[in-house]
Amino acid sequence: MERTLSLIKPDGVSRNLVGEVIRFFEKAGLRVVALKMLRLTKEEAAEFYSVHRDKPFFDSLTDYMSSGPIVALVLEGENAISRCREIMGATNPAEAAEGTIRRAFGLDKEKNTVHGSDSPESAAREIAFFFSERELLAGKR
Ligand code: IDP
Ligand code: MG
Repeated sequence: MERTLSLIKPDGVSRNLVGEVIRFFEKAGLRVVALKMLRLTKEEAAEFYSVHRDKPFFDSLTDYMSSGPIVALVLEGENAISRCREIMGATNPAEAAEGTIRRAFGLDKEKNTVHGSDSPESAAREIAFFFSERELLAGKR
């Protein structure tokens, strides 16, 4: 069993796609074990995406990620990290495979509807960024 962190980004929440996005993960067999809605400050978005701080899109990305509410979820399942990324599709929705979330809903390379951790190290850091031990325990069964 593995856990990963996913976000439904502001374009997904504002277009009323929370349930649709979660449905993609659930129908693929991933289980939601923690979930919350929140709004990041620009500073929090910069901390979350700090690996991208030197990229040309960083300022726009952190503006966008702090522009409205997001939903954070912890997904659990076998190979959850790579499976979540497969279900999301490529970063650029125009290049995302048929049947993926970004192909179905992504607007452009920035407003691509979902985030998913890219490694066990990122997943551990990103889960701890959004959820307390107590919130993670609540989803245990
Ligand atoms: P990922 O979300 O597929 O892992 P990353 O390369 O880690 O992609 O980039 C993080 C986020 O930054 C992307 O999901 C997207 O929102 C944004 N982003 C990435 N590349 C670009 C770009 O070239 N232009 C604008 N935004 C980008
Ligand atoms: Mg990434």
